[in-house]
Amino acid sequence: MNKKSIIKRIWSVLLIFLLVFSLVNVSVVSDTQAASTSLSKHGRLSVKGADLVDKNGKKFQLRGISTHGINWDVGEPYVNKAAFKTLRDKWGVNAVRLAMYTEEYNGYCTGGDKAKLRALVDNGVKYAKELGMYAIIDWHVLKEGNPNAHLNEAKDFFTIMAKKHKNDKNVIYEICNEPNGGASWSDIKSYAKQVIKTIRNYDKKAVIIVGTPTWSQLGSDGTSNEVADGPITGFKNIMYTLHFYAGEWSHNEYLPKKVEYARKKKLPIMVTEFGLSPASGDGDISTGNADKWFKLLDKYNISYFCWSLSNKNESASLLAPSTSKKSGWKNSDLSAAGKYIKKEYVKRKKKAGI
Ligand code: IDC
Repeated sequence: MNKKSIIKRIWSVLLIFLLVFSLVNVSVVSDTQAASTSLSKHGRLSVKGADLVDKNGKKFQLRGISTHGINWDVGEPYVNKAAFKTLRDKWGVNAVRLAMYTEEYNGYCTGGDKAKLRALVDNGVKYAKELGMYAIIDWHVLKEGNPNAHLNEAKDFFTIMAKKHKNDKNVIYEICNEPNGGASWSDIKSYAKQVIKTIRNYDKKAVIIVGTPTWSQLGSDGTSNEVADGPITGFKNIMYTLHFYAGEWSHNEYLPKKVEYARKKKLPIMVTEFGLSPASGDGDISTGNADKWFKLLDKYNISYFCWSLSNKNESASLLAPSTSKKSGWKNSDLSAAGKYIKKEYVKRKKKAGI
């Protein structure tokens, strides 16, 4: 072998080495995406005026998906890392909501396996963190109406969670999904102040979201705005919940005006749950109304989480009832709602950059 061909050989070995090295590197990065996830770029979130902002104080919007109840057989299986990764990589999702019912279907306070449910929440937070996504821990008050019904259990639960997750920058606490029935804003406020204090004993910074009267509609009837008129004082990084279902006439009629009012009053709100269906979770979906809602939410950078990641046979479900896949869904595995949401989220991710 002459000198020239030895040099050639060395060069080709070097090139192969470089190629292999960069391929290995790319695959490592694409799994953890350490340099380019929402979490690595935006870090710890906080509340500035009416806005959710990132670590640099810039407005930031979460494009989220909510699980069905993690205590339900139609919710639990989707708390897995591959599912969240599919949502992140194929749907443009940057946050998940872990909905844990307090009462229905072996809820946390009605016979559910507490340790198992907490482990599911912890795992959900961990998967999200590893994937650079945000995660809401949702104390899913519904059937009981008044969150004070389980005040002590809520305090115990959030004490454990706040101790455990105080250094997890991706965690957001949602302390009462949807107060309803007779729960007034002053009942909810009294509950919220105690639970917020409990969380703040350990976690001084994470965003905490407070549910609002009448299934989180910011007031006790169609036109009342008790929350914007009398928010909780004395704490930082607090936001308030607004929920809507695009297939529900009254939600489309009354709630957009409440969003405008809340913005005028500088009330920080987050849509921790919305659906395309009527409020029952089933029936005709309305993508036309959802289009209008997205315009409004985007105008104010309001974060949103769609209900729900499930194949339960109801129209709010994002997966088709026929699919048993727990991740890696193709378009044919999605419901009509799922196809619409995926398309809209991907579009918005492209616009937002990440
Ligand atoms: C619904 C589920 C449904 C379940 C029911 C239990 O979709 O499968 O049987 O809860 O009560 C909400 C609630 C959310 C509801 C959802 C749709 O936060 O728990 O889920 N919804 O009804 N508020 C408005 C609508």
